[in-house]
Amino acid sequence: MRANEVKSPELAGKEVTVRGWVHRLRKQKENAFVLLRDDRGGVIQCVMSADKAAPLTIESSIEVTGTVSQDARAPEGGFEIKCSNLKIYNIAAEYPIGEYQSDELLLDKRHLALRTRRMIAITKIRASVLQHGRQWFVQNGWMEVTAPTIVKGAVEGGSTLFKLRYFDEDAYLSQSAQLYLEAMIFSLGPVWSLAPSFRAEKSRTVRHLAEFSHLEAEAPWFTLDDILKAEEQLVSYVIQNTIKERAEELAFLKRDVTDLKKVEPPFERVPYGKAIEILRARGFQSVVHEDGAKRAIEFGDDLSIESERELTKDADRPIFVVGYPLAVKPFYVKEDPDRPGLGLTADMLAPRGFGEITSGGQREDDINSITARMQKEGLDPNAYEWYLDLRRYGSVPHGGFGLGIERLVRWITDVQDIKDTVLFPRTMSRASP
Ligand code: NSS
Repeated sequence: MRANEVKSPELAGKEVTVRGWVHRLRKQKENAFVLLRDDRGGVIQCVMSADKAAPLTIESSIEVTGTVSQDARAPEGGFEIKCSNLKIYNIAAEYPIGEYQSDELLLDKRHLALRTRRMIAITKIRASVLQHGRQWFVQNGWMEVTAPTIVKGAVEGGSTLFKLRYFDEDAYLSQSAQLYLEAMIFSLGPVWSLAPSFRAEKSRTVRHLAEFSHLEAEAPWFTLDDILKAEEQLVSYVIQNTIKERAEELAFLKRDVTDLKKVEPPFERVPYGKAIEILRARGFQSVVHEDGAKRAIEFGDDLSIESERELTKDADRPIFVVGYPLAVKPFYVKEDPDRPGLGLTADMLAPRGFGEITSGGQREDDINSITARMQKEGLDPNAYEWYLDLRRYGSVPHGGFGLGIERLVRWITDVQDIKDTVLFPRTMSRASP
């Protein structure tokens, strides 16, 4: 049985057996109080004689048999087990993680720290986000596909590529499945994939990982508007289902879900130019030099983490910033025929300062334009021969988007550091454990 199943008035006075680990331990003269954690992170207090508990240490693995007793004083739900038999699987060595630990130690010992109730709660929320994300695509008729992780070319710029030795040649870890999903829409229609993406991010921020879970979608004949509608429906669906399913975990994390309940389509569309005007009116500055030199933000600048924070800090629902300049976006973004120089592209920014969680738009479908854009970005079109074939043989208007699962989980859980949204984070300074 699991801990939460024991907490039922019908079981009071009955005998149960629960297996798990010693989460907390309070030894008194005659009795000992063991907070047992089961294999799904549920906890229940077990009371036993001090003699029985004598060998126990934190994280020892045990099986407790005893009678259920309903007692309002028992922590975690008012039930406890009066232990009649204790089976010990393993007496744990002195546990390195106590109640107050540095963030660094918790990362060094992540293989153990994932037993903390905070990490268990976050991971359960993450599981719901993944499940409902998949479910939205399946229910709406998109086909799941998988793209390769070992690739020959950049999608999101050369500076964040991880290079690897691939037999006798060089290859890279994929930054995005996008180009492969684009190849699939010609025969499979709307497609989606969930796979790791890799970015050699040199900056240490609370929202960048070197490896993240990327939920990506691509569909033929989709306009920018179609893409944004799919994105806002997907994100709303995931959030509404996750906050229902994980109310307990969100409460444990002290996450106030008032705002999240309001996340329903449509999300506000803010033209890029308007976003710049808002930021200028507030005296916002852009960093224009590596040494940190700043000047007033101008039309043409990319939106930094700080500017996204400024734009969304008072919002209670996500917004789309629509129509970024081509110059700050990759080669594949289609130019807006009505606004030369701007792209048919949008980022979804999460409210309360969380910032970008998705990026998507229409793709350049003309062979000459996309080749010119590659050259302008310093990419070698020869490395993209297969991709250019997609513009040679029956090219169609199309588009798609990518959503960072960790970014979405960070917003839903309201944890500050993206490293806490994944069990084994990969960053510039860490590839272990
Ligand atoms: O670089 S993106 O903005 N866009 C793409 O990769 C497109 N090729 C996706 C597509 O259209 N199929 O990344 C998309 C999202 C972005 O909005 C973030 O939510 C997330 O992926 N992302 C990251 N999450 C965590 N860490 C890092 N380093 C990261 N980079 C992007």
